[in-house]
Amino acid sequence: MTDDPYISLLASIQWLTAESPQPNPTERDWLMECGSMTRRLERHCRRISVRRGWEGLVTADESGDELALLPASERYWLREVVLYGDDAPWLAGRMVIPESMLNGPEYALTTLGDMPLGRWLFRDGIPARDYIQLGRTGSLWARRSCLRPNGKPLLLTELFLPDAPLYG
Ligand code: VNL
Repeated sequence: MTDDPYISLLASIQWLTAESPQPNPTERDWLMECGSMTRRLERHCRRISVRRGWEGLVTADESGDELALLPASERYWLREVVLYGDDAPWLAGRMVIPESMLNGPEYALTTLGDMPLGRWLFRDGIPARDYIQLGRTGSLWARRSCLRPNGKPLLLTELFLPDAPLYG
């Protein structure tokens, strides 16, 4: 959906099994973060900024293997971004949400613009999260989780790029 090289890496993530190499304690601590990742990254730079890749409605067949993890819908809202810490690319992120969930306050998810998703998602605390699945592409760590603000599922995938503070 995009030619951004960092966002393209999201498609090559392999999800870990019990036999896979595991993250070291520092990496694990970052990967299991339940609060806002944007806020955590902000403690390691002066300014976090978002560069948007693709954002918009896609049909089920364009939305990848995440669909099995979400309620069936004809269309999904997809947002792909790269998060920069000062001038370094730190995280490639992808959000998928069934179109039918975009009513009420969640409609705001389509109008975030260059505001990091976390500012909306964590505005009144920590939303329910079903699980955190860990993954890898090359030597990079990734995670994906299903969050449920107001009970509505949204699937988030985050890939930590080589300059991210997670790697120490
Ligand atoms: C966004 C920002 C997405 C930070 C993220 O993960 C993230 C965004 C999906 O603005 O879309 O960690």
